[in-house]
Amino acid sequence: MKKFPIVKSRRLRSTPYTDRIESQGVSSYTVYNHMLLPATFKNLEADYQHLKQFVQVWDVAAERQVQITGIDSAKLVQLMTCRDLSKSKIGRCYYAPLIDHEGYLVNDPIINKLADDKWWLSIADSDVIFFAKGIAAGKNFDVEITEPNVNILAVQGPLSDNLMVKLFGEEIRELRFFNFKYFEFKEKKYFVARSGWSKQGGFEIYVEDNIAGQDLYDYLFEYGAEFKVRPGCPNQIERIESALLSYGNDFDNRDNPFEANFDKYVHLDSDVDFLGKEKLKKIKEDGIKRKLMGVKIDHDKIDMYCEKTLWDDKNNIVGYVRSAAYSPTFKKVIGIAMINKPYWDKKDQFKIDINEKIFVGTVCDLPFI
Ligand code: THG
Repeated sequence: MKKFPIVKSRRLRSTPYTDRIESQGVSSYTVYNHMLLPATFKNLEADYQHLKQFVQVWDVAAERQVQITGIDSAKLVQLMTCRDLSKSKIGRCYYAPLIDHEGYLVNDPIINKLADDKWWLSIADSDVIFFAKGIAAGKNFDVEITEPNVNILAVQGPLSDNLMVKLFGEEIRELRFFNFKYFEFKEKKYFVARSGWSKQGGFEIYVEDNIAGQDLYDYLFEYGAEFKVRPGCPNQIERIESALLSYGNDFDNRDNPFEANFDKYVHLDSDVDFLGKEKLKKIKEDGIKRKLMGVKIDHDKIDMYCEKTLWDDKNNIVGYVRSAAYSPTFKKVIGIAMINKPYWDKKDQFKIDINEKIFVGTVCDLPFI
């Protein structure tokens, strides 16, 4: 696949950390929520190996916050997601699929509950703010919906705790997965969650002040030198192995939450009110005919910019690969694919065309690791 430089503009937003990652050698970007999201530094495999051994600091400012405040904020947030938030607690993060009135997926944010009347939806790549404003207007809700200036720095990798302790103190070790709290560094308080888009452990710092964030960025590298800290970013190999799903890649607004394996976040028996609830009940009753699964392909390279079709030996469609990368761990191409029901039992090989050559592969369960 030919590579092109990207033209920056106001529409394709930079982050407070862009100058820093560029001086540190970011080598490619993707676009996420109309913002620059780094995609590689050294190269995908070198970044992957480093992430699994040490600690990285990521500019994930593109994970934007949709802030919803006001008397009706809890009602609005609940209307948007099929996950029951009636018992949600302040200081917790909730991974929650957003669903439209037809039962289709809109986004899969982490919902942070800051107060009973203050929520941050830490969104994936779709314009949730317009969806939220549309519902609020239609329902006459008393809410305020904004995109605050919050720019996340993620600290990811097995040595994350060691580095974070040097800045924020020993108590940060006690922070539990998908909880957040404010921690102090050099007389400033930072919203820190134990979360992040890797399965290597780590934290996310929701920075609310650009200057403080840039200082913090520099300190993370100064204090992290002994842990071999490097700049990094969500890594396509690691996230596929871990089955961390990507809206727009693995699933989108044509898929329902059961097809995307979100069953445990679909609470149809609760009495909470959310869009698409009746549609989802019907979909569940009828049963789904396709779902996301893993695939392994006997090849060492794949470029993904559209779905790739998988065929059986009689040329029936097995499904479509939606994300894939070469995994140095499996020594194969691995991918996340929408697989038709007759092929869920994982017994047959499929065929796939990669650059006009035919390769074979098999269906497997997610996650890979
Ligand atoms: N962090 C923050 N915002 C984000 C992401 C993030 N917004 C965009 C995107 N990532 C949203 N998507 C996901 C997908 C998976 C997870 C988090 C955000 C995730 N999943 C765990 C899993 O699947 O094992 C845990 C889920 C759970 O415990 O419920 O972490 O990364 N701030």
